[in-house]
Amino acid sequence: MTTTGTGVGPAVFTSPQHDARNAALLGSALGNSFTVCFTTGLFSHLAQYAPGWFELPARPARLYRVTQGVHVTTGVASIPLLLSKLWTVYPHLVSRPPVRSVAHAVERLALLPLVGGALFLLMSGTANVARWYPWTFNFPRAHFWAAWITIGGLVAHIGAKAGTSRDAVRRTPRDPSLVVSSGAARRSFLGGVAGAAGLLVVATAGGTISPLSRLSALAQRRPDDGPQGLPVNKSADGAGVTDLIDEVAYRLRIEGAVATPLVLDLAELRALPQRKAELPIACVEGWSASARWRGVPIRDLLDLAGAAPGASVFVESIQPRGGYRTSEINSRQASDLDTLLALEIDGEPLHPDHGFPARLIGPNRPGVLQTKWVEKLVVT
Ligand SMILES: Nc1nc2c(c(=O)[nH]1)N[C@H]1C(S)=C(S)[C@@H](COP(=O)(O)O)O[C@H]1N2
Ligand SMILES: [Mo]
Repeated sequence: MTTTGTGVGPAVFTSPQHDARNAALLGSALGNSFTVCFTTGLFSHLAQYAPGWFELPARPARLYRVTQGVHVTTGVASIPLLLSKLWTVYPHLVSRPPVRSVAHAVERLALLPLVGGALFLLMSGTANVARWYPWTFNFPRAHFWAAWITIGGLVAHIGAKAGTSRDAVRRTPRDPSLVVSSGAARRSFLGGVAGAAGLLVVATAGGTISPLSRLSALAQRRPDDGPQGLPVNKSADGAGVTDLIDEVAYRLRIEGAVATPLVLDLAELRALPQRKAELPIACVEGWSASARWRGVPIRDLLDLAGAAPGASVFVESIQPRGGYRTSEINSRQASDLDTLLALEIDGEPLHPDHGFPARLIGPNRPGVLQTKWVEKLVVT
């Protein structure tokens, strides 16, 4: 029978799973998944809330789709890893004496932001993916700051534990109190955790990869479910635009830094040269879906109004209220011909839920910036 390490009574925690080798292996898996999740999350934050020094490129067109899929998938896979890691090491958390030295006290204090932050990130992220908002705080902001706090805790933790972990993985403990077991029970525990993480990955990836969607019990969106084969989060009714959409009265306004402000009706927009592009909608919540769009390149509209080369655009929706009724198109994306004011999907006018009469769709943009029911382009 294996005991569990420093200061813990052997009779209390006797499961061989509470050992240093499991803790080290789970810890390094978690360190990796958190690092990838943090990096892709940071990229997503830059893409959605671009600071002055950052311009999201338009290419590769599917970059954001991939990074956000990886972000949500590594986050979901981290849940069984974190829970099993906490279970593996919790005897240490309740061991006596609680603090053995100053270094030990610092090491334990660093666990607060690490464990607290990690639990907050995984829970708020999961709730967001499930589109359940039981909080009043601003999710992206809270999730973003919690990520920095957690990564700080992670760096401190890796600094404190790297040596112990290496010893445990190599089964050469210098510290005689470090218990390293071997055996089938330990391996089957790790196998179970890996299996759970793998199942969650497949189930989540189905939100992005169509062939997996039948296995996708957890993906809250199937890529092909919704009008015109595309999912809908915010319907025309939900956005309060149903009564505001009028095919005849509709006008697109192009104003701001232009030589000639323009007002175009739908017939005029349809009469302009149209361009086709197959582009995904890649929601920050982790689902994505590709569609064949057709519409007028934003660049052509800017040229028509006499905007300066390299202009950027502020897009406004008919939608009267809501955080996602506007977006920006930076100059790199505005000059890409595939950034469209889309009028059609698969040769049909857009469904009202997809933004009829016109929506923005462009390469490598987070879904939240693909504004629906567009009525105004303000050139800046
Ligand atoms: N006007 C408007 N455009 C919008 C939104 C919105 O709420 N209002 N939602 C955005 C989000 S979050 C995504 S992912 C894409 C696709 O969302 P959908 O599933 O609601 O079509 O549209 C974007 N365009
Ligand atoms: Mo979204």
